[in-house]
Amino acid sequence: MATNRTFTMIKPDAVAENHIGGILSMIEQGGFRIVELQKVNLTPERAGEFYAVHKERPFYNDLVKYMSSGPIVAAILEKDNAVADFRTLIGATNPANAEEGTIRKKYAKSIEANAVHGSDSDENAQIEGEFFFGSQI
Ligand code: 3AN
Repeated sequence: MATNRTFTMIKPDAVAENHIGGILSMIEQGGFRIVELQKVNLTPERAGEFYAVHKERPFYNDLVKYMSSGPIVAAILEKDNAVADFRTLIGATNPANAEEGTIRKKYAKSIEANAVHGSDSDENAQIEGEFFFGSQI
C-alpha cells in the first residue's frame, strides 16, 4: 500500500471564513503536492458515513451536523511519509494543544470546528480518498 499519500478535508468553518487559500498554501509550503481537489457539500448521510467510526462517540451527531453545514474541500496529497508528516502539519485535534506553526493553531476555532481533517493511517487514507475520488491512493 502506498505510504506517500494522505487525504484531507478543509472543514465548513474554514471554508466559510475564506481560508481555503491560506490552508492550501500551508499545505504546499509544507512540501505536499495536491493530487486531487474537490469542493463539495456533504449531506448528513454522507457525513455520517464518513465518520461512521465515531458513531458511538457522544459528539457524533453534532459532528455530522457540523460537517454537513456547508461546503468542504476534499483533497489527496502526496509527499514522502505523507500521513505522519501531515498530522504534524495540522497539529493536535484540540487547537488549544496545537503547536505554533500548525494549521489548526492558525485556523481552528474549537475541538469540533478544527479547520482540517487528516487521515490517521495509510489504510484510512486509502478508504477516505476512495470515498471522494474513487481508487486514487
Ligand atoms: P482527528 O481529526 O485529529 O483525527 P478524531 O479522528 O479523533 O481527530 O476526531 C474526528 C473529528 O471529530 C475531529 N476532527 C473533530 O472535528 C471531532 N471531535 C473529536 N473529538 C471531539 C470532541 N471531544 N468533541 C467534539 N468534537 C470532537
